[in-house]
Amino acid sequence: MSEKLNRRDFLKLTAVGTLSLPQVFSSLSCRRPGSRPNIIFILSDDHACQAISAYGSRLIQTPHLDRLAQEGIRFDCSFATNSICAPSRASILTGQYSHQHGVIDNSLEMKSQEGTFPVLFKKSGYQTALVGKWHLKATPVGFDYFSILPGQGHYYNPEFIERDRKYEEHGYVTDIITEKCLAWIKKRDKSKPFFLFMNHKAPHRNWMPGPETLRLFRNEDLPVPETFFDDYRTRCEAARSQEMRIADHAYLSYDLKLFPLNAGEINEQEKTGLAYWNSVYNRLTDEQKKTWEEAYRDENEEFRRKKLEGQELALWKYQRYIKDYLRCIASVDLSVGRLLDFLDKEGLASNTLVIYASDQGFFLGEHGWFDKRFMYEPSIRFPLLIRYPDGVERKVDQKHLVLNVDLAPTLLDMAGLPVPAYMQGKSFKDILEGNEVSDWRDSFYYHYYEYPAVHSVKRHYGVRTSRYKLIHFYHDIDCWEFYDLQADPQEVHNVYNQPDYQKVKDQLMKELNRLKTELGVKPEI
Ligand code: SGN
Ligand code: CA
Repeated sequence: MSEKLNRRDFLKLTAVGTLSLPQVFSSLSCRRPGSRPNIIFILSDDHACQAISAYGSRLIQTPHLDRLAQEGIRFDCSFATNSICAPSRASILTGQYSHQHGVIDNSLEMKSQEGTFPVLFKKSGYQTALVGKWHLKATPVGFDYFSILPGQGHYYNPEFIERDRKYEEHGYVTDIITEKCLAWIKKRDKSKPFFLFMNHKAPHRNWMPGPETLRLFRNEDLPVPETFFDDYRTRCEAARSQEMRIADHAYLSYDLKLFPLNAGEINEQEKTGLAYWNSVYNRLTDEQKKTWEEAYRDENEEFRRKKLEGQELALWKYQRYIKDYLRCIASVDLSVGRLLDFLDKEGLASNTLVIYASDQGFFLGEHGWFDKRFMYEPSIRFPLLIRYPDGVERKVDQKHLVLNVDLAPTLLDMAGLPVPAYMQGKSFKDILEGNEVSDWRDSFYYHYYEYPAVHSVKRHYGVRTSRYKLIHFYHDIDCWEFYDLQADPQEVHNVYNQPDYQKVKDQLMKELNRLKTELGVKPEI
């Protein structure tokens, strides 16, 4: 694609619209009875619902993800039980909460991979593959083939680890992961069903867009969240002591792509940022660097001319942050489009379940923040789109609280495999199939442990129902918050001390204790 392409051209080029809805339905209705579906699970890293047009994004059009939503089911109440990468991924794999699988934060290794759903799929005769971000330290178990990024991986010219080699690929990580996945599907053993775990690095920090999308959103001002200048007035200290404010904690070079930095711009904080920046930018080839320099130069020069301060400076930082984040997503969206087209061409769409999810949500400037971790909505809610071609009424589910721990049981159930008792999540196959489900959960337990650590978000746990949320911050603090999500969807009024809410607060406190007992949460954690 030409680098000069503007956003409108880009959207036109990538727009769906080749199949009308009735065509889609009829082309999807030929799965052989009794055959086990193939499963492709696309898991992106830190993709917030606010950045998908099917979820009503004010920021970006994602035509290919929207296609998946239209042809499948969009879950509006899907939540991570610990909003951070490795713990959430371990929950997805095991169907267990953090305290049960043991990966309570990003530093820990999974005790065992023996019970993960890919292992069970493989044992039952599925061919299994894993491509992209893994982040679980131990060598993956349960995959016939894997090609993973070491740790967080790199956006440009990334290294990959396979069973017997480590090597570097040239190009942009989202494109490479896509190529690898399509290649694996092509050369699979066609006599067996397959499970492919396609794990994108994007749109994780430091939000480095690919060459195709680097120039999107230029000359546009994107909407700023209403809570961007939140003063945290009613909240516990945790909201003030975090280190994830766009205005204060995003590095000028590494995060905001102000490069090269002038000597006067390098203070103590920026020294750290610059070291990170050099480690990622120096991976680029001279040609890739040239494309980057051309893409950012004019705006960076203009920024320096303006000498912004205070709120104006914070807003400039927000614009730069959000544009790069969304540019990364535009590539993920293109990848989804390529995959869906490929499935059509290969005649696989009719018996392949396609799931799109993220390991958690992300703050896109809400409360002034980037990152996740907090038990507030933008962080814990993750996108969940599922296209299951046969026998499923396509719709939106706005009601059921589904969790990352439910994904393993659901996938096993969909493949006709038993759900082991050690999995704490529940299969939502009936919800997917449009059946009436009378005994679904009406609350869930959340627990975040990674403190002290990067971003300084204090440890906390809590319970969320469809309307209320109770949170307790602990460790070096002892403070409660309570939100009425109906009256206060932005979660800016902590009403923990308001007498009007006493009764419902007591109910939630009871529910929290009930969940802790049911899930076997040890009091000392
Ligand atoms: C890195 C990032 C953090 C991020 C964590 C966890 N810093 O440490 O901003 O919160 O990963 O992210 S960076 O300088 O390395 O980009 S997670 O998605 O893996 O949990
Ligand atoms: Ca993540």
